[in-house]
Amino acid sequence: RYGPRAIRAASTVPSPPYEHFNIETGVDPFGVFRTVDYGDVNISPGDVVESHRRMTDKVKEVLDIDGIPVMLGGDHSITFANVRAFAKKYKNIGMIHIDTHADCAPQGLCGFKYDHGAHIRRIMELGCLKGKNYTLIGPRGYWPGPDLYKWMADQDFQWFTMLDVEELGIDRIAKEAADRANDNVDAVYISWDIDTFDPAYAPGTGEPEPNGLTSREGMKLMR
Ligand SMILES: [Mn+2]
Repeated sequence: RYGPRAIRAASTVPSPPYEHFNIETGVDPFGVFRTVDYGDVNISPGDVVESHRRMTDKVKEVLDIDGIPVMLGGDHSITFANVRAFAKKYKNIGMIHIDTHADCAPQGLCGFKYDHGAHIRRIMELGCLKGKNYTLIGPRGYWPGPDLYKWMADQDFQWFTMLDVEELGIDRIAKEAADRANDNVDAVYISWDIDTFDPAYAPGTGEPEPNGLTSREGMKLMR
């Protein structure tokens, strides 16, 4: 509920003597983009389906004026609502999903069709995402089980576990994920679960799991 408020408090736009210019990239993002805080979605507490509908409408408003929407905060089930807005504008969507969990269970973790463990399955049902354009980066731990990884393989999904991150390096994985996501699509959607980071860096998550990404790997991956 208070996630957006906390994110705003932690990400205040620098004011003098600090610069907007980023030292590592040499870029002033506020000089390159016209940036707007478009406010919170008015969710309906206790009604996930209605809340998702309102999210889809709000994201669609940004897409309608050719903006690039960046959605922050909320349960990971919001990805279904957001991608549904993209699917109203774009026919084929590529996806890079950075997460400890594959989130493709037919009925989520707890038997609810729209919970945070089911959004990839719901997106596949929209018909806007082909398996060859999907990559998952960062899975580890104990959920989901082999039956769902078998389903993912059957869809032509690609995934890189944290062991792969260690062995192949984040650069090579980022390139392959970007190549797959951009192969013959109209738009690319990036979905990032905070639990991909090691709990040592980001403990504020419902599903902390050791052996995650370092902050440095995460920054590199996003760039
Ligand atoms: Mn997760």
